[in-house]
Amino acid sequence: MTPSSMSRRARVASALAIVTLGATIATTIPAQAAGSTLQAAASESGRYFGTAIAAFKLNDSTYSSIANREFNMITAENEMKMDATEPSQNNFSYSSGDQILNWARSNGKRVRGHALAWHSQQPGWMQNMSGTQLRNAMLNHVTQVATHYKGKIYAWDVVNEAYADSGGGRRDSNLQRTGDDWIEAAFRAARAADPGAKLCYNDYNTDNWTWAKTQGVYNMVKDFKARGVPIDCVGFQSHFNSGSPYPSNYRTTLQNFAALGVEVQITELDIEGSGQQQAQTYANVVADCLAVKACTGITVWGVRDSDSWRSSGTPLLFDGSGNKKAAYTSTLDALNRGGVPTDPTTPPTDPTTPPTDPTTPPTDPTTPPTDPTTPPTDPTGRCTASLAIANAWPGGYQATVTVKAGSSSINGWRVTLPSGVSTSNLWNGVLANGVVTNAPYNGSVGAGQSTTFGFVGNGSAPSAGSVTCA
Ligand code: 9MR
Repeated sequence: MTPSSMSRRARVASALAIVTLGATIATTIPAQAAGSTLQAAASESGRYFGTAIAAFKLNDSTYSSIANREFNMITAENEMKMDATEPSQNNFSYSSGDQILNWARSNGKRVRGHALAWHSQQPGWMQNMSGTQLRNAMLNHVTQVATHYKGKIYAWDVVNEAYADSGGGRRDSNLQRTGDDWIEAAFRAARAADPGAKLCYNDYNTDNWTWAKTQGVYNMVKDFKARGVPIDCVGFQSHFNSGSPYPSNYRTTLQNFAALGVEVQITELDIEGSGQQQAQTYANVVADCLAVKACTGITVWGVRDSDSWRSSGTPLLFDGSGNKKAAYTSTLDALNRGGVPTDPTTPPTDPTTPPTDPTTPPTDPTTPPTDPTTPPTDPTGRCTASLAIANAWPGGYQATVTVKAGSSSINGWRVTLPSGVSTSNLWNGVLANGVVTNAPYNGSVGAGQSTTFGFVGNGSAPSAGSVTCA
């Protein structure tokens, strides 16, 4: 279908729809007409448009009304992860996950399950396990959770982020150390538990076709298809920012994976930036998905900029007050154009051609954002530090600690975490015995300047406020 015939068709269809509706229901509100929301516009080509939802925000009416109006596929941002659903071994907790699932289903929406097996956000009891014990615990987790949600999940992220950031091989993790076949074992367990759910492998930095990580995942999926391992889809998180920008060969990547016989889904889209540049990138991503038949839907990772895990990068479609941004309009328009790119690009390369220059992605886009909160200044001290809770979910939380130099610059810092904090996932610092020291690259802080580190904690969050810095 040519671009012009698509748009003519769309115009004729909407004109007909308006005439028909006008004749029968005189009070129909035009804003509810097909194509006037993201979900309606995506539905025109049989696709979904989704968002991540945090259970604790559902009683915020601005949040839930935007979510209900615009999106028809829902992912629990944290509530179906391993730490949330199995806080102690064999003791499953589904209340927050169910809250999201029930909200979605009662509003006629489908649900993507996220995520059954992952090296991160493991419950504390699992983090210290290894070998056969861990393998069995992981398979039990996959089986139990997929069984609990059986028949209610459109697609599961069965395994999340199992590839290393560089080199094209697997990421080292306790799960990986149980043996290379842990991923296929997880997929088989998920299929047995819920044969109706599509089973996806989900990762980040797999957007650029030339990157080694993309190739690593591609080769795994190809191998799984060849050997009959039950895999139905590949999720591209697509967290884009200046360090990990939207690649011009994104469509090629989607096409090449699709050619393996899997669905491709954009699962956690956010694009840092603002204005027309951000709007154009969103339109490009939508056009790329719509150009690939097997790209069945797009999920953005949150509703408003203020809901984002990277809120300072304003990467979403609604501003903090819930107003539609330029990126919203460009996304809606691109969906309504039915896959015609705004900016005609070069046709994608032959999917059978291997990439010529496998390089390593520059940064890890999943590094959590810095926290803009400024700690209190103590002109007499060498440094001050304050802890903020960026996010919390049943069984865990994400904290950010801002370390600020006093009236003189510092060269190296030590922050004592509040007692009772338990984490195995800390970035921008080095943890030993409850004390975090600077990473090699962020020890020097100028007078009055600050740096941050963060971590994912187990259990309930400590209170925010000052922590000891030396
Ligand atoms: O958005 C999620 C944030 O609230 C959590 O603190 C964080 C903890 O790991 O996970 C975020 O979601 C991640 C997703 O589950 C997997 N891909 C990367 C996402 C952003 O970090």
